[in-house]
Amino acid sequence: MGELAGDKHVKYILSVEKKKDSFESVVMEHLRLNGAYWGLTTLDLLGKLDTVDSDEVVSWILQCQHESGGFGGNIGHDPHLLYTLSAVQVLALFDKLDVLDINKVTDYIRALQNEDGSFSGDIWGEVDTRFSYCAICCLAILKRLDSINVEKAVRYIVSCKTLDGGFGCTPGAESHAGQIFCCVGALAITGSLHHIDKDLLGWWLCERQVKSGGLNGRPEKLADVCYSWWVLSSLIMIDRVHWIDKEKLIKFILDCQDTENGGISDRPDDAVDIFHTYFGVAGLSLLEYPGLKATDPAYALPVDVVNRIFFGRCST
Ligand code: GRG
Ligand code: ZN
Repeated sequence: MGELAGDKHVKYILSVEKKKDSFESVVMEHLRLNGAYWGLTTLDLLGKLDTVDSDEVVSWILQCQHESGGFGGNIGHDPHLLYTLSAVQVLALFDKLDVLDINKVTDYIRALQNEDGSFSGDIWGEVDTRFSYCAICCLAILKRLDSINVEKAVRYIVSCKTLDGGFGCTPGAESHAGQIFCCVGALAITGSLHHIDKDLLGWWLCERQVKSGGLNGRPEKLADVCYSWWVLSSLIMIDRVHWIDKEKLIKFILDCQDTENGGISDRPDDAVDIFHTYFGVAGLSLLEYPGLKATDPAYALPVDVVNRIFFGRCST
């Protein structure tokens, strides 16, 4: 089996889209705030976050903040919970949460909670359990979970549970591994995992492993490296990760690397991108691949970053 081409992936991340070594310029033009989160978290897991100028990134992130307190995907873009979470996660990576006006960000998120406990992603109102996760993860990092109605938020997520033990994007929607990550993550963060039938959900999740060793997101679908994150993190949170073949999954992820130019693709021989590079490396980290920092499956951040947030600086 091949090995993780860590140095190549670092080079790839720093030079995405043919740009030079300025990560920030790449992010501004093409990848926006989610891209910054994927790229920078990957660098941190590889132990290379110090190759980036943190002041530049932090100043760019602050420029993405809208007067409502939420963050847009880039300077001048409309705010959305998806980007607000990425902004908070990246600031956490750099230990720069103190640059935030926490009340303002909290007010933005709180205003997006609906009467039934669900969250809209932005002022336009689309409701999805992805946004429940974004709101809950963000507020937990900011230590402001008490500013929303957590009980109702949990009740809404539980109402999106399916007969197969998984979760969908809204009540009645089918199970999808991405939504399952969001719901299990939000329930883990709020201490509500007792709402899950772990054996039933664990069974559905481990059935996602196909012959190649990779994981798919729903029955009959193709395996894809990003499900190494969505499925695996969920299995870890419900304590059923031993139900899949870890070695075969490691091989599948390593087979999706571009060992010449760096980067990881969704499946072997496809073109690489920064999203799958992150989920490949984060998946390997969850599988305890040597040389990588450990990742927290609920917060989707390196464990040392999560420890620093909740237990202070000396705990790493
Ligand atoms: C901090 C990791 C992190 C996430 C933030 C945005 C978000 C919260 C979660 C997204 C969860 C989700 C719905 C992921 C699925 C993404 C994906 C690969 C969708 C593709 O779905 P289909 O149906 O593809 O197009 P398949 O694989 O089913 O063929
Ligand atoms: Zn994918």
